[in-house]
Amino acid sequence: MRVPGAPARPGEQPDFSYLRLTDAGVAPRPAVDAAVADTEGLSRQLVRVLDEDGAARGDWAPDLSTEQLTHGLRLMLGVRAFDDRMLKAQRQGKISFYVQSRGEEAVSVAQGLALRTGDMLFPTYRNQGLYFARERPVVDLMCQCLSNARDMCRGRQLPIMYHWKEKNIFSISGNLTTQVPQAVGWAMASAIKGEDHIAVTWTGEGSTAESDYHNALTFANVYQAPCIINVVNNQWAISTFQGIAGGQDSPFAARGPGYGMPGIRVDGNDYLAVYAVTEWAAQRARSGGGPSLIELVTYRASAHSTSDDPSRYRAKDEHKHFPLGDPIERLKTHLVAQGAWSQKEHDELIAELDDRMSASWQEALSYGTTEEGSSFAVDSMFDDVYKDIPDHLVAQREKLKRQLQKQ
Ligand SMILES: Cc1ncc(C[n+]2csc(CCOP(=O)(O)OP(=O)(O)O)c2C)c(N)n1
Repeated sequence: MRVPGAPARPGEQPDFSYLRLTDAGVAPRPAVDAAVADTEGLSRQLVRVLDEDGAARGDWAPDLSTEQLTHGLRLMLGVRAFDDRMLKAQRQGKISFYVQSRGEEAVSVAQGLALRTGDMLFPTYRNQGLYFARERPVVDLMCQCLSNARDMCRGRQLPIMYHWKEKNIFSISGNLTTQVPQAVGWAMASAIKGEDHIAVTWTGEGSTAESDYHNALTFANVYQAPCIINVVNNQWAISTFQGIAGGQDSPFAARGPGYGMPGIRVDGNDYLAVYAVTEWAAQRARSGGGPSLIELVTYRASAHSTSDDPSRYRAKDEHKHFPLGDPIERLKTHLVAQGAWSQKEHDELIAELDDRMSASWQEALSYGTTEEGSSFAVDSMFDDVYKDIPDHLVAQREKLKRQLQKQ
């Protein structure tokens, strides 16, 4: 019997010696149709493309133009500016709750851009970058957090639980890991219909301890569902360390071959590696090769949410010691080394994004806040649940309307 302990707690020195690292350019890139057995080594290595100096190394270096990479950098900076603005909004008491993705921006932005718009995404609450990759106006996201008259969830959801039916982003659920079996089911339906759209889902490493996750992996592999299951290993699940979810002895990626599918462990703060691995798994799924599991090794640099204080459970400044650095800084260094970007452009863009976020926030406020402005009619709570509202709910709605008229 044992209870895995975190490597460092408050008052101790940060310690990432448990992370098994591989140098950039070392992990081999198998053919997209490789047998699972020939991909097994990738679940214990770490696919990395960017080296210490920002140079791209090895077979996994994706074929991306500097324009494409600069676009990715802009989007990641946009996500960070959005997160900063929304954290302030929560601190000002304008919204009740928020979750930042600081330090993990490459996951959603690089993966979002490596996929096709017809692919269905099943995110967590920390994948806001997917909305940037698919170009949702930030005002819409802000209005959801404000539960105002333009809230896409019509006031029925916690802030950050966005969805976007038109651009194939499934609604976020507060119940961890429900999205994984849903994604596998969607992928099976896509295959049954003969389409080449794949389903892609994300879950935190802590949430992989949920049984839904394991049921989903069994279904995905048995039926060779065209999907990608991403485990975002940001080292922490609120105050519990990744070892407590099973990452201590064996990487999360190693579950893949155990279920019969490739499991690829990738440097989640290396934009190029994340893009390349996602493209590989997407091509494999699209061409009938079945599911893949990707573990993205990253670090949650912010608090879990606006409801916790990480100084109570993590070593001070732990994020500064994370050996894989910051995804924005690393892509920036790569582009600067290529002469495609400069510190001046970087600073100007940050200022421009801050201004844009402030202007968007003012616009979102003009549609009302949680407490002020018009809101949805109370009886609208019966809409959108059933295609045809059952009789007993029709009766309840009528009763509610009568009571409201009396008030
Ligand atoms: C089924 C379920 N159990 C527990 C919770 C409470 N909860 C919310 S977030 C969280 C931690 C999740 O950590 P992880 O999966 O590693 O993702 P991260 O937040 O680090 O991105 C927990 C325990 C929940 N929302 N749903």
